[in-house]
Amino acid sequence: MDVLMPVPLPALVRDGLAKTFRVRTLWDAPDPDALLAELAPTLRAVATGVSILAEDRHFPVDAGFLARFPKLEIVANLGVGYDNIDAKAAAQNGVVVTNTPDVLTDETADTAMGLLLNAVREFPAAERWLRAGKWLEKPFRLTASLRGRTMGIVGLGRIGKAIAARAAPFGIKIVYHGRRPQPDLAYPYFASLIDMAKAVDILMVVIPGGPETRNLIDADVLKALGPDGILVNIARGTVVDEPALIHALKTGAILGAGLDVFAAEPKVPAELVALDNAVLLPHVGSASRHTRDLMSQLVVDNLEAWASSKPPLTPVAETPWPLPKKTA
Ligand code: 8YV
Repeated sequence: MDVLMPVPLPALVRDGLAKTFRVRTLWDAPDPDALLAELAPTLRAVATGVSILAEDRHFPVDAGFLARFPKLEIVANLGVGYDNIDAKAAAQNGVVVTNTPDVLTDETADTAMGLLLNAVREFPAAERWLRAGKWLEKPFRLTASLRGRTMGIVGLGRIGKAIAARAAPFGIKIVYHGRRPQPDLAYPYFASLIDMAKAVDILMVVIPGGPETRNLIDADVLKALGPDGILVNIARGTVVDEPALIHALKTGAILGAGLDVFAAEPKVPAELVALDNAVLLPHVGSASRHTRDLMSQLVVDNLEAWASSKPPLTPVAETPWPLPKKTA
């Protein structure tokens, strides 16, 4: 059976799938359009992920794509976020979408804490200071501190909770904002994002990307966060209004930012790169060998389970298993 791989995925995924499937890679196909045309009438499975290629090579699995593949049954995504896939359209087409939750929770929460510490204490700038030989002239400047801070988590899901569990021993107070309160949790809930931003001095963004959260963190939210505020984003670049963030960092409307994700990855605005109060990482939240191997194996396991008529292991909320049978 064929599985289409539109974007490059780790060798573990390719080699793992090759035991059961014929892996058809699109990005290096001599004639990608011809490959899609060949597969369109019969293709049942896709393995994809957030592309590591340049923006013009991103491959959204959208309604148009789904309409082109009438026999499609499963799209397995490498990554917990699946804003590269229109999961609602998939549900309407009887296509199950799987992602890679849980296995990356701890790694991503570690990254969030690393970004927070680096942004507040300016460790990257301090390191640049040392490497440039400036320590010989004078000590590095005193920085802000984590002491006495309150963190507002935007999206208290699995990763948000793992961040909260790490932040608590640092003495950081935790509050959260999301679509609804979680009554089993002791953390105070804010129904209004602006009200929460006013009440905290760390805003931790862990909410899924996609049209519903586009530019959720805008100029007003950043203003509410205030001049001592630190923004950390490990979710998706699209959740933050990037020009508004650059303006807030430049004018001191907020103190600093720690960013693992950007609006048009892998392109990062030169203005952001030039700012000393922004700590910037190239989307490495889950990017340890250990965790990426677990994620890769989960993609393979989802597709293999489905291929042997078992339930996929980690279907996303929009496409719970079993899906209604396709009529066409
Ligand atoms: C990416 C991520 O999936 O899981 C997510 O949502 O953002 C990352 O782990 C990673 O870039 C793999 O392509």
